[in-house]
Amino acid sequence: DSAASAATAAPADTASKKYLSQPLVKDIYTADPSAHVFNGRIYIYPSHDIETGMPENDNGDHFAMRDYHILSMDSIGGKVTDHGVALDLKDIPWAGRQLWAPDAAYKDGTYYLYFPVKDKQDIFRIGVATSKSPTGPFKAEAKPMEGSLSIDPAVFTDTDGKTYMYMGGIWGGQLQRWRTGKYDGSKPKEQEPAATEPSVGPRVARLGADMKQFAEPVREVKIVDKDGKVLLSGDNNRRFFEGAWMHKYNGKYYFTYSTGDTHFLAYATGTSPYGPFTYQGTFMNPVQGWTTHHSIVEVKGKWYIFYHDTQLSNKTWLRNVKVAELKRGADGSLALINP
Ligand code: FUB
Repeated sequence: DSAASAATAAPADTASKKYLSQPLVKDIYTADPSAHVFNGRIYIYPSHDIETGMPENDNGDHFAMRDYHILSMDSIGGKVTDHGVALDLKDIPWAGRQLWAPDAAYKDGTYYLYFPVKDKQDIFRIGVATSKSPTGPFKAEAKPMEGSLSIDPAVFTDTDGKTYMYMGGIWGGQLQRWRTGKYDGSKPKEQEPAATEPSVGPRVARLGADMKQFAEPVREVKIVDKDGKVLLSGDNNRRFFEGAWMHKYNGKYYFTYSTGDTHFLAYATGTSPYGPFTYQGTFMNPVQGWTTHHSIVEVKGKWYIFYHDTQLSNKTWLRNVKVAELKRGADGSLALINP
Protein backbone atom coordinates (compact mmCIF):
# COMPACT_ATOMS: atom_id res chain seq x y z
CA ASP A 1 0.00 0.00 0.00
CA SER A 2 1.68 3.18 -1.21
CA ALA A 3 -0.24 5.20 1.31
CA ALA A 4 1.88 3.57 3.99
CA SER A 5 4.96 5.43 2.80
CA ALA A 6 3.26 8.79 2.80
CA ALA A 7 3.85 11.56 5.25
CA THR A 8 1.83 11.46 8.44
CA ALA A 9 -1.03 13.89 8.75
CA ALA A 10 -0.33 16.94 10.89
CA PRO A 11 -2.02 20.27 11.45
CA ALA A 12 -1.57 22.32 8.29
CA ASP A 13 0.72 25.08 9.50
CA THR A 14 3.23 23.09 11.48
CA ALA A 15 3.16 20.49 8.73
CA SER A 16 3.88 22.96 6.00
CA LYS A 17 7.42 23.82 7.12
CA LYS A 18 8.39 20.18 7.53
CA TYR A 19 6.41 18.81 4.64
CA LEU A 20 6.75 21.34 1.85
CA SER A 21 9.63 20.65 -0.49
CA GLN A 22 9.73 16.96 0.44
CA PRO A 23 8.72 14.23 -2.04
CA LEU A 24 4.99 13.55 -1.67
CA VAL A 25 5.47 9.82 -2.25
CA LYS A 26 8.63 7.78 -2.03
CA ASP A 27 7.79 4.26 -3.19
CA ILE A 28 7.06 5.16 -6.81
CA TYR A 29 8.63 7.87 -8.99
CA THR A 30 6.23 10.62 -10.04
CA ALA A 31 6.54 13.79 -12.14
CA ASP A 32 4.55 16.51 -13.95
CA PRO A 33 1.94 16.94 -11.18
CA SER A 34 -1.36 18.50 -12.28
CA ALA A 35 -3.25 19.28 -9.08
CA HIS A 36 -6.97 19.97 -8.69
CA VAL A 37 -9.43 20.24 -5.84
CA PHE A 38 -12.54 18.12 -6.44
CA ASN A 39 -15.22 18.00 -3.74
CA GLY A 40 -12.83 19.54 -1.21
CA ARG A 41 -10.08 16.90 -1.69
CA ILE A 42 -6.74 17.50 -3.44
CA TYR A 43 -6.06 15.18 -6.41
CA ILE A 44 -2.72 15.05 -8.20
CA TYR A 45 -2.47 13.69 -11.74
CA PRO A 46 1.24 12.96 -12.31
CA SER A 47 3.36 11.03 -14.77
CA HIS A 48 4.58 7.71 -13.34
CA ASP A 49 8.32 7.51 -14.04
CA ILE A 50 9.93 4.10 -14.44
CA GLU A 51 13.34 2.69 -15.26
CA THR A 52 13.30 1.25 -18.79
CA GLY A 53 16.99 1.28 -19.65
CA MET A 54 16.44 3.60 -22.65
CA PRO A 55 19.52 5.82 -23.19
CA GLU A 56 19.09 9.50 -22.23
CA ASN A 57 18.76 11.90 -25.21
CA ASP A 58 17.32 15.32 -26.18
CA ASN A 59 14.35 13.55 -27.73
CA GLY A 60 13.24 12.29 -24.30
CA ASP A 61 13.22 8.60 -25.30
CA HIS A 62 14.23 7.73 -21.74
CA PHE A 63 10.83 8.98 -20.51
CA ALA A 64 9.06 5.77 -21.52
CA MET A 65 6.23 5.71 -19.02
CA ARG A 66 3.50 3.05 -19.22
CA ASP A 67 0.71 3.96 -16.81
CA TYR A 68 -0.72 6.60 -14.50
CA HIS A 69 -1.24 6.53 -10.73
CA ILE A 70 -3.36 9.25 -9.14
CA LEU A 71 -2.48 10.66 -5.73
CA SER A 72 -4.79 12.41 -3.31
CA MET A 73 -4.75 14.08 0.08
CA ASP A 74 -7.28 15.92 2.19
CA SER A 75 -5.02 18.89 2.92
CA ILE A 76 -1.56 20.24 2.13
CA GLY A 77 0.68 18.39 4.55
CA GLY A 78 -1.85 15.60 5.00
CA LYS A 79 -1.42 11.88 4.34
CA VAL A 80 -0.97 11.11 0.62
CA THR A 81 -2.82 8.16 -0.90
CA ASP A 82 -1.62 6.43 -4.08
CA HIS A 83 -4.75 5.03 -5.77
CA GLY A 84 -2.89 2.51 -7.96
CA VAL A 85 -3.08 2.15 -11.74
CA ALA A 86 -5.74 4.47 -13.19
CA LEU A 87 -4.94 3.97 -16.88
CA ASP A 88 -2.52 1.59 -18.61
CA LEU A 89 -0.84 2.10 -21.99
CA LYS A 90 -2.07 -1.30 -23.15
CA ASP A 91 -5.69 -0.18 -22.72
CA ILE A 92 -5.36 2.82 -25.05
CA PRO A 93 -6.28 1.41 -28.50
CA TRP A 94 -4.33 3.95 -30.59
CA ALA A 95 -1.26 4.38 -28.39
CA GLY A 96 2.34 3.50 -29.24
CA ARG A 97 4.69 4.61 -26.48
CA GLN A 98 5.49 7.22 -23.82
CA LEU A 99 2.64 8.30 -21.55
CA TRP A 100 3.72 11.82 -20.64
CA ALA A 101 2.32 14.62 -18.48
CA PRO A 102 -1.46 14.35 -17.97
CA ASP A 103 -4.17 16.65 -16.67
CA ALA A 104 -7.76 16.19 -15.53
CA ALA A 105 -11.11 17.98 -15.39
CA TYR A 106 -14.58 17.41 -13.99
CA LYS A 107 -17.96 18.16 -15.51
CA ASP A 108 -21.50 16.96 -14.73
CA GLY A 109 -20.61 13.80 -12.81
CA THR A 110 -17.72 12.69 -15.06
CA TYR A 111 -13.96 13.02 -14.59
CA TYR A 112 -11.82 13.47 -17.69
CA LEU A 113 -8.17 12.42 -17.85
CA TYR A 114 -6.23 14.06 -20.70
CA PHE A 115 -2.94 12.45 -21.66
CA PRO A 116 -0.22 12.82 -24.32
CA VAL A 117 1.14 9.65 -25.86
CA LYS A 118 2.86 8.81 -29.14
CA ASP A 119 0.56 7.08 -31.61
CA LYS A 120 1.64 4.06 -33.62
CA GLN A 121 3.37 6.40 -36.15
CA ASP A 122 5.41 7.87 -33.24
CA ILE A 123 3.58 11.22 -33.34
CA PHE A 124 2.46 12.72 -30.04
CA ARG A 125 -1.32 13.23 -29.79
CA ILE A 126 -3.59 13.95 -26.88
CA GLY A 127 -6.13 11.43 -25.73
CA VAL A 128 -8.99 11.52 -23.27
CA ALA A 129 -10.32 8.90 -20.87
CA THR A 130 -13.32 9.08 -18.55
CA SER A 131 -14.38 7.79 -15.17
CA LYS A 132 -17.09 8.37 -12.59
CA SER A 133 -14.35 8.59 -9.95
CA PRO A 134 -11.53 11.17 -9.78
CA THR A 135 -9.09 8.31 -9.18
CA GLY A 136 -10.28 6.08 -12.02
CA PRO A 137 -10.03 3.52 -13.42
CA PHE A 138 -10.34 5.58 -16.61
CA LYS A 139 -11.56 4.26 -19.95
CA ALA A 140 -9.79 5.71 -22.98
CA GLU A 141 -11.63 6.83 -26.11
CA ALA A 142 -10.90 4.79 -29.24
CA LYS A 143 -9.05 7.65 -30.99
CA PRO A 144 -6.97 10.70 -30.03
CA MET A 145 -8.69 14.10 -29.86
CA GLU A 146 -9.06 15.39 -33.39
CA GLY A 147 -6.65 18.24 -34.11
CA SER A 148 -4.61 17.55 -30.95
CA LEU A 149 -0.85 17.69 -31.16
CA SER A 150 2.33 17.52 -29.14
CA ILE A 151 2.36 17.11 -25.33
CA ASP A 152 1.50 18.50 -21.90
CA PRO A 153 -2.25 19.18 -21.99
CA ALA A 154 -3.39 21.66 -19.31
CA VAL A 155 -7.12 22.14 -18.95
CA PHE A 156 -8.53 25.35 -17.52
CA THR A 157 -12.18 26.18 -16.79
CA ASP A 158 -12.82 29.89 -16.76
CA THR A 159 -15.20 31.70 -14.41
CA ASP A 160 -17.80 31.77 -17.23
CA GLY A 161 -17.74 27.95 -17.39
CA LYS A 162 -15.86 27.71 -20.71
CA THR A 163 -13.05 25.16 -20.71
CA TYR A 164 -9.78 25.46 -22.66
CA MET A 165 -6.87 23.13 -23.30
CA TYR A 166 -3.32 24.48 -23.58
CA MET A 167 -0.77 22.09 -25.06
CA GLY A 168 2.65 21.78 -26.59
CA GLY A 169 6.32 21.24 -25.95
CA ILE A 170 9.34 21.61 -28.23
CA TRP A 171 12.24 19.20 -28.93
CA GLY A 172 11.03 15.70 -27.88
CA GLY A 173 7.51 17.13 -27.52
CA GLN A 174 7.54 17.67 -31.33
CA LEU A 175 5.79 21.09 -31.34
CA GLN A 176 8.45 22.58 -33.67
CA ARG A 177 7.39 20.01 -36.27
CA TRP A 178 3.90 21.56 -36.51
CA ARG A 179 4.99 25.03 -37.64
CA THR A 180 3.19 24.81 -40.98
CA GLY A 181 0.02 23.44 -39.36
CA LYS A 182 0.87 19.91 -40.56
CA TYR A 183 3.26 17.48 -38.91
CA ASP A 184 6.68 17.58 -40.58
CA GLY A 185 8.79 14.69 -39.36
CA SER A 186 11.63 15.41 -41.79
CA LYS A 187 13.32 17.97 -39.51
CA PRO A 188 15.79 17.00 -36.80
CA LYS A 189 13.81 16.40 -33.63
CA GLU A 190 15.39 19.19 -31.64
CA GLN A 191 15.26 21.86 -34.37
CA GLU A 192 13.83 25.24 -33.35
CA PRO A 193 13.40 28.26 -35.64
CA ALA A 194 16.57 30.36 -36.16
CA ALA A 195 17.53 32.41 -33.09
CA THR A 196 16.24 35.68 -34.59
CA GLU A 197 12.86 34.23 -35.64
CA PRO A 198 9.76 34.19 -33.39
CA SER A 199 9.74 31.28 -30.95
CA VAL A 200 7.26 28.42 -31.38
CA GLY A 201 4.13 29.21 -29.37
CA PRO A 202 2.08 26.81 -27.27
CA ARG A 203 -1.39 25.97 -28.59
CA VAL A 204 -4.88 26.50 -27.16
CA ALA A 205 -8.41 25.47 -28.09
CA ARG A 206 -11.76 25.62 -26.33
CA LEU A 207 -13.28 22.25 -25.51
CA GLY A 208 -16.75 21.32 -26.72
CA ALA A 209 -19.65 20.56 -24.36
CA ASP A 210 -18.72 16.83 -24.32
CA MET A 211 -15.19 17.67 -23.08
CA LYS A 212 -13.83 15.09 -25.54
CA GLN A 213 -13.22 17.22 -28.63
CA PHE A 214 -12.19 20.75 -29.48
CA ALA A 215 -15.00 23.16 -30.33
CA GLU A 216 -12.75 25.19 -32.64
CA PRO A 217 -9.47 24.95 -34.54
CA VAL A 218 -6.35 24.84 -32.37
CA ARG A 219 -4.57 28.22 -32.38
CA GLU A 220 -1.08 29.40 -31.47
CA VAL A 221 -0.64 31.41 -28.26
CA LYS A 222 1.62 34.47 -28.45
CA ILE A 223 3.99 35.21 -25.57
CA VAL A 224 5.23 38.76 -26.07
CA ASP A 225 7.66 41.16 -24.45
CA LYS A 226 6.65 44.53 -22.95
CA ASP A 227 6.71 46.05 -26.48
CA GLY A 228 4.26 43.45 -27.77
CA LYS A 229 6.89 41.53 -29.80
CA VAL A 230 6.75 37.74 -29.79
CA LEU A 231 9.71 36.34 -27.80
CA LEU A 232 12.46 35.17 -30.13
CA SER A 233 13.54 31.61 -30.56
CA GLY A 234 17.07 32.43 -29.35
CA ASP A 235 15.71 33.95 -26.13
CA ASN A 236 16.14 30.65 -24.28
CA ASN A 237 15.82 32.21 -20.83
CA ARG A 238 12.27 33.38 -21.60
CA ARG A 239 10.77 31.50 -24.55
CA PHE A 240 8.17 28.73 -24.13
CA PHE A 241 9.54 25.19 -24.04
CA GLU A 242 6.83 22.97 -22.47
CA GLY A 243 4.64 22.42 -19.41
CA ALA A 244 1.91 25.07 -19.77
CA TRP A 245 -0.48 25.90 -16.94
CA MET A 246 -3.23 28.50 -16.64
CA HIS A 247 -4.78 30.09 -13.57
CA LYS A 248 -6.79 33.22 -13.05
CA TYR A 249 -6.16 35.66 -10.21
CA ASN A 250 -7.99 38.93 -9.65
CA GLY A 251 -9.48 38.73 -13.15
CA LYS A 252 -6.05 38.35 -14.82
CA TYR A 253 -4.93 35.24 -16.78
CA TYR A 254 -1.59 33.82 -15.67
CA PHE A 255 0.05 31.62 -18.29
CA THR A 256 2.93 29.75 -16.67
CA TYR A 257 5.44 27.41 -18.34
CA SER A 258 8.89 25.85 -18.37
CA THR A 259 11.78 27.36 -20.33
CA GLY A 260 13.16 23.82 -20.74
CA ASP A 261 16.86 23.92 -21.56
CA THR A 262 17.33 26.96 -19.28
CA HIS A 263 15.30 25.24 -16.55
CA PHE A 264 13.17 28.15 -15.27
CA LEU A 265 9.47 28.38 -14.59
CA ALA A 266 8.26 31.62 -16.15
CA TYR A 267 4.99 33.53 -16.28
CA ALA A 268 3.19 35.85 -18.64
CA THR A 269 -0.14 37.58 -18.08
CA GLY A 270 -3.06 38.64 -20.24
CA THR A 271 -6.70 39.66 -20.36
CA SER A 272 -8.03 36.74 -22.43
CA PRO A 273 -7.55 32.96 -22.11
CA TYR A 274 -6.25 33.02 -25.71
CA GLY A 275 -3.52 35.56 -24.97
CA PRO A 276 -1.45 37.32 -26.01
CA PHE A 277 0.40 36.98 -22.73
CA THR A 278 3.03 39.51 -21.74
CA TYR A 279 6.17 38.02 -20.25
CA GLN A 280 6.60 39.04 -16.61
CA GLY A 281 9.52 37.03 -15.26
CA THR A 282 10.58 33.76 -13.72
CA PHE A 283 9.02 32.43 -10.52
CA MET A 284 11.01 29.25 -9.89
CA ASN A 285 14.74 28.76 -10.22
CA PRO A 286 16.15 25.50 -11.62
CA VAL A 287 15.52 22.35 -9.60
CA GLN A 288 17.78 19.34 -9.24
CA GLY A 289 17.22 17.43 -12.51
CA TRP A 290 16.74 18.54 -16.12
CA THR A 291 13.09 19.47 -16.13
CA THR A 292 10.57 20.75 -13.79
CA HIS A 293 6.88 20.78 -14.65
CA HIS A 294 4.29 22.43 -12.46
CA SER A 295 0.68 23.21 -11.69
CA ILE A 296 -0.82 25.96 -9.57
CA VAL A 297 -3.92 25.49 -7.43
CA GLU A 298 -5.83 27.36 -4.73
CA VAL A 299 -6.56 25.35 -1.60
CA LYS A 300 -8.61 26.96 1.16
CA GLY A 301 -7.62 30.50 0.18
CA LYS A 302 -3.87 29.82 -0.22
CA TRP A 303 -2.07 29.19 -3.50
CA TYR A 304 0.32 26.29 -4.02
CA ILE A 305 2.67 25.11 -6.73
CA PHE A 306 3.13 21.40 -7.37
CA TYR A 307 6.38 20.57 -9.19
CA HIS A 308 9.04 17.88 -9.39
CA ASP A 309 12.76 17.34 -8.99
CA THR A 310 15.05 14.32 -8.72
CA GLN A 311 15.80 14.32 -5.01
CA LEU A 312 15.08 10.60 -4.54
CA SER A 313 17.06 9.20 -7.49
CA ASN A 314 19.40 11.89 -8.84
CA LYS A 315 18.44 10.56 -12.31
CA THR A 316 16.69 12.97 -14.69
CA TRP A 317 14.06 10.39 -15.69
CA LEU A 318 13.14 9.20 -12.16
CA ARG A 319 11.46 12.19 -10.58
CA ASN A 320 9.40 12.93 -7.46
CA VAL A 321 6.57 15.41 -7.05
CA LYS A 322 6.56 18.11 -4.37
CA VAL A 323 4.46 21.06 -3.26
CA ALA A 324 5.38 24.56 -2.09
CA GLU A 325 3.43 27.68 -1.28
CA LEU A 326 3.13 30.26 -4.07
CA LYS A 327 3.39 33.82 -2.82
CA ARG A 328 2.48 37.05 -4.61
CA GLY A 329 3.31 40.70 -4.30
CA ALA A 330 0.50 43.20 -3.70
CA ASP A 331 0.48 43.86 -7.47
CA GLY A 332 -0.17 40.17 -8.22
CA SER A 333 3.44 39.44 -9.28
CA LEU A 334 4.64 35.92 -8.47
CA ALA A 335 7.41 35.66 -5.89
CA LEU A 336 10.53 33.78 -6.96
CA ILE A 337 10.85 30.33 -5.42
CA ASN A 338 14.29 28.86 -4.79
CA PRO A 339 13.53 25.15 -4.66
O1 FUB B 1 7.41 13.64 -18.29
C1 FUB B 1 7.75 13.73 -19.64
C2 FUB B 1 7.96 15.14 -20.04
O2 FUB B 1 9.00 15.73 -19.28
C3 FUB B 1 6.78 16.04 -19.82
O3 FUB B 1 5.76 15.89 -20.75
C4 FUB B 1 7.46 17.35 -19.85
O4 FUB B 1 6.70 18.43 -19.43
C5 FUB B 1 8.68 17.07 -19.00
O5 FUB B 1 8.38 17.19 -17.64
